[in-house]
Amino acid sequence: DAAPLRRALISVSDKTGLVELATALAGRGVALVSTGGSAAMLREAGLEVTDVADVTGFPEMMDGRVKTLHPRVHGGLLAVREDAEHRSAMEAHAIEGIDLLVVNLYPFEATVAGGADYATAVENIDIGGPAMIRAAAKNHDYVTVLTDPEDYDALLAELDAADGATRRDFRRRQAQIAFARTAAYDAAVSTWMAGAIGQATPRRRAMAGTLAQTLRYGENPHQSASFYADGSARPGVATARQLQGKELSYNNINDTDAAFELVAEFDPVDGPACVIVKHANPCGVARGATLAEAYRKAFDCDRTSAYGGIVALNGPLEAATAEEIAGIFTEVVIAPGADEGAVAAFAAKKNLRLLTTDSLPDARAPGLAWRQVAGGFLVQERDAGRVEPADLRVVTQAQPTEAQMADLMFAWTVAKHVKSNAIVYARDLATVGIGAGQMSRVDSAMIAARKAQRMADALGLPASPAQGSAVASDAFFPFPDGLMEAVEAGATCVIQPGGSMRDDEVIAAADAAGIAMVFTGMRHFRH
Ligand code: 93A
Repeated sequence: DAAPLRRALISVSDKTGLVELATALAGRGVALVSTGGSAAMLREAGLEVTDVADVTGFPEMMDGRVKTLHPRVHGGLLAVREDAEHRSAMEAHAIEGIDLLVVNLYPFEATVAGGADYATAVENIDIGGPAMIRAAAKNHDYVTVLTDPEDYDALLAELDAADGATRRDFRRRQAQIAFARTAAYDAAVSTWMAGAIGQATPRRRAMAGTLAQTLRYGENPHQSASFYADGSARPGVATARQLQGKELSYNNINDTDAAFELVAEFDPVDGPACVIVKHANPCGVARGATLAEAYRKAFDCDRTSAYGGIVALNGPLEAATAEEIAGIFTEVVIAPGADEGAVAAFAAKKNLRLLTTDSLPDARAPGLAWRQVAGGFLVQERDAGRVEPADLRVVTQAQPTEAQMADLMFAWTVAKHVKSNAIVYARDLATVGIGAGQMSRVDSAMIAARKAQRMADALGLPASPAQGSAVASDAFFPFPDGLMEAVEAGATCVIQPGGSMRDDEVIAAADAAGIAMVFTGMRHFRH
């Protein structure tokens, strides 16, 4: 199954490692054929190269749109070497076999990530490269294909091990990588186009990404894992810059995403906000007069859980806040920017990862969310739904005060980002008890109330901060029992979607308790 390597076609945009590879190949007697820029670079390095134009008998034309799209190239890649008919076609049309294809594509993803205009993006859609890659990958019985400079050393090692040839296993592996590359490339083009033509949530989408990072392991150490960037320009954990700290783990990335997406709900024009996440759920969320105050309030909600947490801020991090955060063990901090003082405050914390983005994500931006199930995946629009005060309907005799209304809206926003069933108690624009991910809403309400009592114990408060709080439920109360749990904990106003068959009973229970209740008409399941 060894395939000898006599002739290589090289056509690369990313010229990393090109000269080293070509020099090694030439040293092994491999004849080199190459396209414009690649050929020029090889010649400059003193290597002997045949221009692809001399192979095809056509100049590279139309701004390079047509350079390798020719039977002398594709026949050389696709011919089945021991097939008599294929061989006679090669002879009749002066087609020489190509045994190695080294191609990497026009940098489409980087071009659109850099904010290129429509025409520039289109011009960066590589046609000839993917055509060659797919041809070579299909014909991997005879042809070796390399699409990533990272694999150049592996090829040279393979040639050393197999007497100047490549073995079938190696060619199959490279073919598999090649098809992954062309699939991801076309998915990137389609994804960009969907955005560019205003089809943010199209019905037909391909999911793919480019490998951003091979992770040490997945959710658990026995699971391998990697991190892909989907090429969208959405600010977030996939595009953030890591200013310091050790490598992010799989769970860090997941939790950081949850934290940043929630904090982005709080528009900086309304003031600073902070979110602390543990295991993909917020364990403390607060708004404050300053970022430091918001952090302190978020931390106070559940000091136990905040240990080893992920902190997200809705404004650029400065020294005062950074110093407070550095005071306890924190895994990751993400913010839209960080000043020098903040960076200095973290410098001694080798394990703390600091991530920054240019801006906050737009919480209302449309987009798609994917989830894998056995044998398939689910796609939905991301939950960009938002309730405004004008959408609320007061359904009780008691009307919420202005301060209660602010806490209700705050609790509701947090509940949207808590795994269902979600119950969130809030007071003075800070969470004081969060119940997440329970199979029954009553249990979530009980857990949230218990958390509030723990907060009182930890801070030495005279009473549970759930006393006089606003409570949010991510979906309707199907029975009055969940509501009564909140009333017992001391909540004095409630926000929930409404829409239960027993809304009347639930409203009657709220009236009997003398509390105010508002319906949003929108629910926020999060599973
Ligand atoms: O414009 S193309 O789609 N038309 C082609 O025929 C073609 N052949 C190779 N782009 C084409 N390529 C691409 O050119 C390769 O995929 C590679 O990325 C690039 C290398 O060009 P150069 O060697 O001139 O730098």
